[in-house]
Amino acid sequence: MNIHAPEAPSAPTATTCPYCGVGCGVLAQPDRMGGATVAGDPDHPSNFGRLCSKGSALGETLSLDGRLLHPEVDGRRVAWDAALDAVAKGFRQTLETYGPKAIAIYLSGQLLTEDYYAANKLFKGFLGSANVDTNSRLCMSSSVAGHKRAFGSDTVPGTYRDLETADLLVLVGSNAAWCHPVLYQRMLAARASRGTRIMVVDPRRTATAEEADLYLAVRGGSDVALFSGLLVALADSGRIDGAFVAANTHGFEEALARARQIAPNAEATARACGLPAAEVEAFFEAYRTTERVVTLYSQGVNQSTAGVDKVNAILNVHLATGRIGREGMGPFSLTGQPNAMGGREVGGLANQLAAHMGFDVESVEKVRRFWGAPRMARAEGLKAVEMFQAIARGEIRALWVMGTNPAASLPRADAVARALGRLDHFVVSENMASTDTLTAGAKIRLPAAAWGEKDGTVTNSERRISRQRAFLASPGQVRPDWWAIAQVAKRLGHGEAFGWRTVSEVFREHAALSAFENEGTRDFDIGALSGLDTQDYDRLQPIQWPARRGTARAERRFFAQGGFFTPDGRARLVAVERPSAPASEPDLPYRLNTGRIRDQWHTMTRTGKSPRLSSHIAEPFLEIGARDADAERLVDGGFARVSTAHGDAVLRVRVVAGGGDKTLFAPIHWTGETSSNGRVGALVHALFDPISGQPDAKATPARVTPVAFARQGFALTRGAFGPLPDGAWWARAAVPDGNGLLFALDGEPDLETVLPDLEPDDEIVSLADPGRGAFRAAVFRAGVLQACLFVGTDRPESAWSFLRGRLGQALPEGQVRSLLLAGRASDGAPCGSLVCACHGVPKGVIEGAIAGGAADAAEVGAATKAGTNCGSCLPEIRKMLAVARATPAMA
Ligand SMILES: Nc1nc2c(c(=O)[nH]1)N[C@H]1C(S)=C(S)[C@@H](COP(=O)(O)OP(=O)(O)OC[C@H]3O[C@@H](n4cnc5c(=O)[nH]c(N)nc54)[C@H](O)[C@@H]3O)O[C@H]1N2
Ligand SMILES: Nc1nc2c(c(=O)[nH]1)N[C@H]1C(S)=C(S)[C@@H](COP(=O)(O)OP(=O)(O)OC[C@H]3O[C@@H](n4cnc5c(=O)[nH]c(N)nc54)[C@H](O)[C@@H]3O)O[C@H]1N2
Ligand code: SF4
Ligand SMILES: [Mo]
Repeated sequence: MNIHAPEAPSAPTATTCPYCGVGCGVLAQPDRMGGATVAGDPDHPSNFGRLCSKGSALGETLSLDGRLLHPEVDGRRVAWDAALDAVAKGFRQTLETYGPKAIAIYLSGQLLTEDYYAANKLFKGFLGSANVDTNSRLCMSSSVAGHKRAFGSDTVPGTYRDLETADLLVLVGSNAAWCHPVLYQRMLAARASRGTRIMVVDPRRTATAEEADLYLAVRGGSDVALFSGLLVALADSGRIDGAFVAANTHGFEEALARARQIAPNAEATARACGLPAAEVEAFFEAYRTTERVVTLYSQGVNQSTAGVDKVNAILNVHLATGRIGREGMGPFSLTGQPNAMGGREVGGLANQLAAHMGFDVESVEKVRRFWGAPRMARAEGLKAVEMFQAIARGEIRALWVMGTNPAASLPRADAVARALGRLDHFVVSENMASTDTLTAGAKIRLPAAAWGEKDGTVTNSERRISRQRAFLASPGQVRPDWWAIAQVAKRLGHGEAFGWRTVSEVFREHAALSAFENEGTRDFDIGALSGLDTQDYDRLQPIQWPARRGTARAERRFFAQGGFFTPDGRARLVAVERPSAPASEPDLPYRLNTGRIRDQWHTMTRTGKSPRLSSHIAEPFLEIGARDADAERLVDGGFARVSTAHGDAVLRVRVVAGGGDKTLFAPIHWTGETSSNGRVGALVHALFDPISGQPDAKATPARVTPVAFARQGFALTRGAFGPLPDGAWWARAAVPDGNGLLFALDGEPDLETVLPDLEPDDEIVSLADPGRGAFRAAVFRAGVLQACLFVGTDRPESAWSFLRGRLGQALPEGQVRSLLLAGRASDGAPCGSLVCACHGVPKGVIEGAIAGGAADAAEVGAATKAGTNCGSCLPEIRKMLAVARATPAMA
């Protein structure tokens, strides 16, 4: 394994987790081997010491394997100077020949605020192009647009504390148990201590839904109807806060009238949502009788052609009842990425300018003066989907991609990859040396400093700014992204405006812009931080905005007394559109929903390195309900091809209870780097919300057919893998001390081809049973397991879960032989996928503890340690307990 140059051991560095928008504080302690151990920061107000499985495994993701460490131009390693010259030259030429509409930059909610600020300033202020968009378009833009329509600003009014002081938490289109795990643990703790009720609205029975007090399995896309029905129910039962509505809002009557058209009563709502009327009644009753309610929402709301209306249907309810900005109540948009909020603050979206200002004449002028900008963009640029369509048409000819993997994560990802190949000038700033986007033809590759190597700030879901701090030496030639931007700016003649020497100077400028001629007119104001010197910045403690200069920082929430950022200070209730029924497509009868799994992060460039995290779910899969699976002749553990109008994928089938609703679910994480046929983004249609431009990634029309392979198996090696026969299906999985490959195929894999690193002295123990299609071999070097290849007709789950952790170990001869002979672990070794990634507890051990009498999750924890660290697996443990209770052991 390649590691960072060891640093002298020192005190742990307080930094922030680079994954989800919860924004947990992390204490990183460099070890003596160039890596680091991580622990939750007990003093950080997001997590108070807790981390989820992904955060806990951060130390396993720091190796330099696969990293991009040197700048490259046209496939050749070059010095930074040469690479930056080439970047600048490409943009200058494109600008001169085609003008500012032909250039673009595509950013990421995983960049630090300072990176984002620099990129936005260069393009919008100095190159005259507003074609600055970000993967936040795919993530948060419907919430941004919904907030702006209702509040006049992109404001999240509440705080995490509200989740602990609410009496009712409603999660809409959010699988927080897996996607915001530490925050979800805080919600569960509140439920345990004060009896908070939790309700979940999601077409899919997720881990979050499993634990809800009320789970509404709504028909996909019907949220507007549900919240319209709710508004009507609240109005009809006298629960409207007339004083708040009269003093602080506009549009209530129109919004209510529209809601009545959409969902006049509970029965109509139930029909529109495909729910039993009694459940809808119970849901309405909970809102009627509970003052302290927080409605949390995420991608089931945002990623929809009606995403903005879904957001406003939710905001309408909170505005109409005055349940906003007060303790324990309010709407709460859960942000996905660690710096989704920071990106919005700097104006990283094509329809924002900077510091929560838009493209109105006055704001453009204000920002121009502040920046001293020679070439301001004066109108909105293209939003992500349209930006890549313009690339496909050859209208945008120069593109810089920074911190995101659009060839995997945009809808119609295969078409996106093809479009990228057409660019004249294509620059990618990356941590990794190979991604689907780099492979799509990036001519200039800039090595970016990664988490642990870079410094800056991020803002979490509750508007809290935290520092990310470096604790590792910068490997190779990597540099922070803001630096690369500034260097290019200098080469384009703007050295003075981009003359920052440290990242803290960038931050100060950003903070000063937020306060510039603000005087309370804009929600985002961190003027109090514009005077930080470098030392203060280094020591900056997590702080929530607003942080206006010269005011006491008492106010933590927005809008309890109105004070909205519209011209008249009043919020708008929005008359939402009537949801349109999806057109039926006889050839494509299913709806493909896509999303996340507990232990992987997006395209797996970091989490994919962790053996712990790959032990939970190791392969790309397709989830389908039992009735639909029967109808399509799909079996659990088999394979299916899922096809849409845009592409297809072959995935391992997971049959779950229910079905008949013709829905499918597939995770987004596997790419061309990690799988043969698992690029799910290639299947997704490019429909988007007309206001926000956010694509609908949850409902692509699809069909599904079974796929059969003659053989399946896996390979493990401490070296590298060679190719499998043509047509093979495969997925890579990180394993301790080596590499893992799961596969299925019709031909026969050849030992020496798949495992090219064998040496003459290696001892190969093998077994071939051609009659049963089986071939199994274990390779020992100096007595320790070096590699193995397992091929048979069945799914080799037990052998995989046993052997995946054994590379580099000396195994007793007899154990290996019986394993090869039987094709499965037979010594009673605990098997099954890992449920608890922190303590490495497999399913079998937990089942054993339950069979042995453990009656609840605490007792399972006492017996096995499972679930006692981060708690991310508690929902699964509780589900196993419930299953065991429902099916008493046979006497
Ligand atoms: N483990 C893990 N955690 C992550 C991430 C990760 O990659 N891995 N990514 C982070 C990021 S960037 C994001 S944006 C968040 C996303 O966090 P979430 O939004 O919680 O995650 P998703 O799985 O995308 O989708 C949430 C749910 O929306 C449901 N849904 C689909 N259609 C509808 C609908 O019409 N109505 C309703 N009500 N629900 C619907 C889906 O069934 C799904 O369960 O997670 C963050 N956290
Ligand atoms: N079908 C479907 N598609 C989706 C979604 C869905 O639910 N369904 N969700 C959407 C959402 S919400 C999101 S947020 C996106 C996420 O999609 P992406 O942003 O494309 O996914 P990541 O894997 O996070 O890509 C981040 C890339 O940046 C690199 N990187 C990390 N840190 C840095 C850094 O500091 N500097 C630089 N230069 N590079 C860095 C990583 O190595 C990685 O290659 O996917 C979207 N696409
Ligand atoms: S909940 Fe997990 S992934 Fe999210 S910030 Fe905290 S530790 Fe990181
Ligand atoms: Mo996201």
